[in-house]
Amino acid sequence: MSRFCQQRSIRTLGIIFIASGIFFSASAANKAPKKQAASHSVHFHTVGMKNMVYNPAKLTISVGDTVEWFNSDNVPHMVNSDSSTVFQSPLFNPGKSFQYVFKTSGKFPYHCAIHPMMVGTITVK
Ligand SMILES: [Cu+2]
Repeated sequence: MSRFCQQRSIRTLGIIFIASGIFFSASAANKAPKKQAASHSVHFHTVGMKNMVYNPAKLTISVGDTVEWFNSDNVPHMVNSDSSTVFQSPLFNPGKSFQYVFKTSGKFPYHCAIHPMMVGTITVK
């Protein structure tokens, strides 16, 4: 490699370095307000299902929030509101989930229809 070539490639590397620095700082600046907006507008809660328990078993949320029950157990489960008119999931397998949007306030106790010892309560304020 000639001396000229070496100098040129060092200069090119410098330009790439500076350009990527600008790119990263620009994307970091864009990310900050987006993240704040997301945490403010997305009301999404996850309840785990493992070892025959809902975790957390008691959860307090706001009207309009979504709750997702995620089955990470090794057997299928259900999510059945004690009051049959609220939410009733189908039987769903490990690795699958069920979601429900709570549109009214109140206390919503629920259970798994095939494992009656699995119980939980969603409180909507
Ligand atoms: Cu179950």
